[in-house]
Amino acid sequence: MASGTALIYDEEMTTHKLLWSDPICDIEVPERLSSSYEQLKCYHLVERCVQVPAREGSEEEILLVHSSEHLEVAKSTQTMNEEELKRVSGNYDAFFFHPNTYCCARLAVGATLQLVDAVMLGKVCNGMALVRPPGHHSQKNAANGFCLFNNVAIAAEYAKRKYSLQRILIVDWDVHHGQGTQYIFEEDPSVLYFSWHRYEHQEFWPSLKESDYDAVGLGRGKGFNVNLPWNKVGMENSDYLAAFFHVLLPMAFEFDPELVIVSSGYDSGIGDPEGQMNATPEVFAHLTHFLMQLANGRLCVILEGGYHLKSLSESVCMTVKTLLGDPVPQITGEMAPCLSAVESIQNVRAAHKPYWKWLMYEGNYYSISSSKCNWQMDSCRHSKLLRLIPCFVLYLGIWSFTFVLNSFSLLKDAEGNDFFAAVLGFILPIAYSYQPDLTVIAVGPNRSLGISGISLLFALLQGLAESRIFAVIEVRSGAKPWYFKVPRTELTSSSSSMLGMNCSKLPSRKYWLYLYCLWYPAPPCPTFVKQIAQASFCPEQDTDAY
Ligand code: X5A
Ligand code: ZN
Repeated sequence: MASGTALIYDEEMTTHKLLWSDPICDIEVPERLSSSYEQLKCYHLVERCVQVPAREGSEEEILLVHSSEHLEVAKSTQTMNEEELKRVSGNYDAFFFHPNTYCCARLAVGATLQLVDAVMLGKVCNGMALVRPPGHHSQKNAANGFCLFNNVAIAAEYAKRKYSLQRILIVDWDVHHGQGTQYIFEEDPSVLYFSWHRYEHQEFWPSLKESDYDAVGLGRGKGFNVNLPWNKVGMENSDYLAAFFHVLLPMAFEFDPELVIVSSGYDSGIGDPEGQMNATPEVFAHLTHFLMQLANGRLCVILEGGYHLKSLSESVCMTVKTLLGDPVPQITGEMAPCLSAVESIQNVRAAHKPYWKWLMYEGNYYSISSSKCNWQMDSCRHSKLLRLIPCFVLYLGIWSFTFVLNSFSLLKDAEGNDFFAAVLGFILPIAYSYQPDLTVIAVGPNRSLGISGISLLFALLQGLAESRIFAVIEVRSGAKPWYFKVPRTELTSSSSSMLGMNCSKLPSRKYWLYLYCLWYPAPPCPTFVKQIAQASFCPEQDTDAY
């Protein structure tokens, strides 16, 4: 598999700027790009990335998504004076032209395509492009919301054609609805578009009916457009994580994309004047980490919005650091999503129920007043229960796994494939609300999960406990030893973390293979670990269950 992270940045894209006064557009400043890049340098992240040059996107590439009329208008602004630029800009909702805007927008398209090529050709595993102007509001025939050409939409169309891709996932975590991207792909089942956005029951810009959860796509594209409207400001880390656990990730794993592109706006982060949300930069590390588990890691992150320079640049750094494979920082704070978020999540799930297998057993539309019990309360209750033990312990023996599933009434889909439902809808929310200092995973020999399932579970849990995961994998004596991929961390890159030990002293005739033991930054004392292993995973009374 490819390795390395591409970073694409070209100072030229800082020349696009507002030449007159306009209180709506004056937040989209060149410093958004330069300060993000400076911060990346400051954290020594630039030197760890593969520098890929930007290029100008060709007219042909722009026409993959836009009309020739739109292209010609944009082109014609290169030679205009300020008065003419102001007049043309006035034809659009929230856009400004500068004589170099056309050039910058072509570079933004080209930079995005360079990243797609680098990832698709296996030159790197993933990467980020810092571009201006942004793209996701831009439509076939119109500039809109600071966007001239739809960089991400062009990239998806380009990747579909050039690499014959059949499934591309676009994750739009910008705080605005990328209505441009929605319009471009709403009839296209090969592009799954997910967007969360500040909506406030249609009060917030762009105030469209079609930004609501019931816009699920059209014709053959039904089920492939996913809108999660935030009807309140002040959404936090827990709300974003809940959206990933209960909407985006299960859908994304079922969709099984060949490439993931992020419309990466950081105006959904804390301090942003547009979003008014409260998610901290660390949450973007987690979101990035989750998306890295899809499409064999082929992940292209393209900058969209983000107007609080400090919040923006810290969040960009969190994203790039995670793409590079660094351990994900711990998330602190209350982990239960707010009721308004729960309502939006339930509504989008209900709207998508006809199109997705994992939602087959979903109930009806949700209203807070009529709910007796929901998983939010469940997770609070169980997290208190779990605090009785000092770390988050997960046992994957066939019996107890089934017991856990049954006891919380999680249903299997038609193929009995309850893995994603269990991990995403249950294990991860509980684990995140518990905020462990250590994760212990025990895997029994009769497990129904394959090695890839276990690897994925490991990877998904790596955002917890600063990546301290301890796994005890039981194998029958005489069984062939087996291995699975260890996700890279700072520790694995500097020293070995694979321990193969035959622990015949443990109270079982079968032996335990301590296959995987990863401590970061420092291991707890070995007796403690042994006690956990013995207390939690060797219940003598039901050894037959293994
Ligand atoms: C890319 C982006 C926001 C436009 C807001 C207009 N655009 N009020 O974040
Ligand atoms: Zn935005």
